[in-house]
Order: sequence, then structure tokens, then C-alpha cells
Amino acid sequence: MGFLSGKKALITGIASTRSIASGIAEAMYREGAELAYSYQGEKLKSRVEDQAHATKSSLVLPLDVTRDADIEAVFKAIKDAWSGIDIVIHSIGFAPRELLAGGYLETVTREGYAMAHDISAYSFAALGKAARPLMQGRAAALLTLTYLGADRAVPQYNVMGPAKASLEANVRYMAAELGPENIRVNGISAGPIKTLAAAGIKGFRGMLSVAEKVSPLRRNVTIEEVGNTAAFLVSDLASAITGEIIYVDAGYRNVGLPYVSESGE
Ligand code: NAD
Ligand code: 0WE
Repeated sequence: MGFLSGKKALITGIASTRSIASGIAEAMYREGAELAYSYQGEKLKSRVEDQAHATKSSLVLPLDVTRDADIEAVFKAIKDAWSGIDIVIHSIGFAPRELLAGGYLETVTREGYAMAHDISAYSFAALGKAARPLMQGRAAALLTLTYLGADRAVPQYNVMGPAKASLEANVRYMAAELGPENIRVNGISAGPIKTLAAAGIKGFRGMLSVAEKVSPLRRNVTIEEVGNTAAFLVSDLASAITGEIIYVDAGYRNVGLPYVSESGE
């Protein structure tokens, strides 16, 4: 029996088999969780349906987090199917592409700033708000995905930095409020991974290669590794962990200057 057996979970944020959410779903399924999936827009529907099928799930629901009606409908459908829910995985982030190339102040606009914060940060609170009534009387958990750019200035990450900082503050505020209901809230800060969200970023290969050279483990991280950490964090094995940001980054954020010899190893 897996450590998530008997748990019912919603997975958001799958856009391809390389999505971090896809690695999370895989690990959670392996550990015995029953899964529901959401997809953003009709173009992604069949891809998400394929992954749902591979994990014996038939609950596949449309969800654009900018639409309150979608959020309401998702949790209505989950209530009808399951009557409650134990776990929500939030693996969603977006800023207009033009804001992620060049300088921060050069590219930031009122509209882009609002959109990045709405989709990348507010949406986590919105999902928590909607899931809360369905999580009563269970040892439940919410989990989101963040990045070092929340805490350190990272070239080109730009407006996503403030948006992820807001997301991480949401983790703490939601943990404080939901703790008395035995609902835990955490974040995973992942190192760079080549997903669709990363494919659109100029110079992303260079970022992967820096992480590989500088991180204590001297390598990049995989969606399987993020998936395993996620499965642990939303399980009862992590029953005393809440309000935390756990780094799954091969140790990158723990070095202040690269420890690299002249041979480059
Ligand atoms: P991805 O492109 O596979 O996933 C991003 C997801 O966000 C997609 O499924 C997309 O449909 C969804 N999304 C965007 N706007 C949405 C909206 N309005 N409504 C609903 N869904 C919406 O990329 P990923 O790398 O798997 O990203 C998942 C999360 O991981 C993001 O929060 C990202 O910031 C974070 N993250 C990624 C990396 C990385 O290097 N790839 C590192 C750390 C954190
Ligand atoms: O959070 C992210 C990516 C977020 C993202 C990506 C895109 C590309 C396509 C948000 N919005 C969009 N909008 C699009 O139109 N990451 C952690 C991956 C990432 O992105 C970077 C990084 C890293 C790491 C951008 C610049 C610098 C580093």
C-alpha cells in the first residue's frame, strides 16, 4: 500500500508529459492516490485526458484560473464525484512573454504585472478558498510550485519574481489560517527544468548549464524528483510541515559563490 492510498487529489497545470505537474501526478498515482485533473483550454484537453487515462482517472475538468466560474465548477464537480477532497496541486504560472526578456523596469507594465500576479499568485488563494469547505474533517494539503526568483533577483525572470514572492507569502498566510482545520499548505521551489513554460525563455539552456556547474550535486533536477518530494509533502508523512518552501534544486540556493576548480569540475 502506497503512502497516499485513500487520498483524493486535484492536479492542475499539466500542459505536456514534461510538465512538473505530470511528474507529480505520476508519483502520487504510484503511492496510491486517486486523481482528478484540470486543463486550461480545449487545445490541452486531449493531452490531459491521455495522462488521466494512464492513471485510471476519468475526472478531467476545464479550468482557466482567471475565470471564477471555472473554479466554482471544478469544485462542484469534485463534490459531486467524491463529496470531499484531500489534496490540491497548484502548478500554474504565467506572465506575458514579452515581460520575460530584457530588463525588469524596461518591460514591466501595469497590465502585465496584474496578469502575472492574478494567474501565478492569486489563483492559489482562489483554489484554497474553493477547496476549503471540501477539506473539512480530513488531514488535507495544498501545494504550489515556486522558483528562486521569488527570493533573489534573477536576470529576465522579471515580473515573475514579485509574482512568486506573492505566491510564497500566500503559502504562509494560508498555512496560518488553515492550520487549525488540519489543512497544510506548502511550496516546492524547483530548480530550472525544460518544460513548455521554459521553452519560451531566451537563454534557458544557459541557465540549465549554470545550475549544473554550480549546484552542490552538479546536476539539474527532474520532474520525477519534484514529484517524489511533492508526494511526500502532501502525504501524512509530512503531517507537521506547513507554511514551508522546500527547495528541490540540487542545493543551488545554498551556495553564495560557485565552488568550481580551474578544470571546471
Ligand atoms: P508547464 O508549461 O508545463 O506548466 C504551466 C501550466 O500553467 C500549464 O499547464 C498551463 O496550462 C498552466 N496555466 C497557465 N495559465 C493558466 C490559467 N490562466 N489557468 C489555468 N492554468 C494555467 O510548465 P512547468 O514548468 O511545469 O510549470 C509549472 C509550475 O512550476 C509553474 O508555477 C512554474 O512557475 C513552476 N516552476 C517551473 C520551473 C521550471 O524551470 N520549469 C522551476 C520552478 C518552478
Ligand atoms: O516560472 C517559470 C516560468 C514561468 C513562465 C514562463 C512563460 C513562458 C511562456 C511564465 N510565463 C510565461 N509566459 C509565456 O508566454 N520558471 C521558473 C522557469 C523559468 O523561467 C525563467 C527562468 C526560469 C528558471 C525566465 C527567466 C529566467 C529564468
